[in-house]
Amino acid sequence: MSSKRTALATLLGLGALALFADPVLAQGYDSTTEELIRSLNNQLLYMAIPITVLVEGILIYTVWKYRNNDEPKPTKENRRLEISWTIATAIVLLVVGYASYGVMANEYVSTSQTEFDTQNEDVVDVEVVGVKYLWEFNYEGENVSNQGTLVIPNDTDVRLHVTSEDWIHALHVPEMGLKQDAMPGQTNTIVTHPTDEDNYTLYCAEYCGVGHSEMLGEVEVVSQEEYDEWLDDQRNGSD
Ligand SMILES: [Cu+2]
Repeated sequence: MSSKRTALATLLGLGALALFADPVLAQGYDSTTEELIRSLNNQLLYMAIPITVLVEGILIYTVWKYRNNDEPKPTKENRRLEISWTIATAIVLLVVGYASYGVMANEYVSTSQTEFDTQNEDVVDVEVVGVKYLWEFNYEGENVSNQGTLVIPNDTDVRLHVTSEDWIHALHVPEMGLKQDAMPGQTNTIVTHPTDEDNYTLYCAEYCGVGHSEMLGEVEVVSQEEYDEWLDDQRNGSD
């Protein structure tokens, strides 16, 4: 293959890449966190597939073309080819870095704000406590505590302040794209915004002893009205 053709193929590959890199917003996500993570995963996959096909294609073609070559000659230096693939790699890495940074710096993926703010009515603050072998949920400012089931309103920012009473655990709700370490004496916050009224399983994702596999909980995403009713019921029940 001449260096001109190589350069052309590289350009075509990059063109295809730019097309695929355009964010495709699919529907049916359970939270903004899940949407961000899964969209990035898909974008990276759309970029990786053409590159894989290109590289493997060249490899297979070369093996096939030179299969009867009994006197291989050393490769000659080809500066243009080397510059092309260095630039192409740099562009790919920049696109991947840019797309990843946009997701990883998003407040729904890596939270910087860890303060409880029970004055803010647009945010639900819940303290999540891992205990051998169950999950406790304390609704800040609501005087409500619950075990096993985390009830949260749909279409509202929810801040989970994750900690542990005794041991290292980890909160994990894979369907909502949520994962956070639960450490004794430390609070790690994760923010999300549920977008679908449904029930999800909450797992402990850090091996914590004989009861680890049973350390399950449930996340119930309900409408705002149902959530308010539930809070009232909990308060009246605990009186
Ligand atoms: Cu655990």
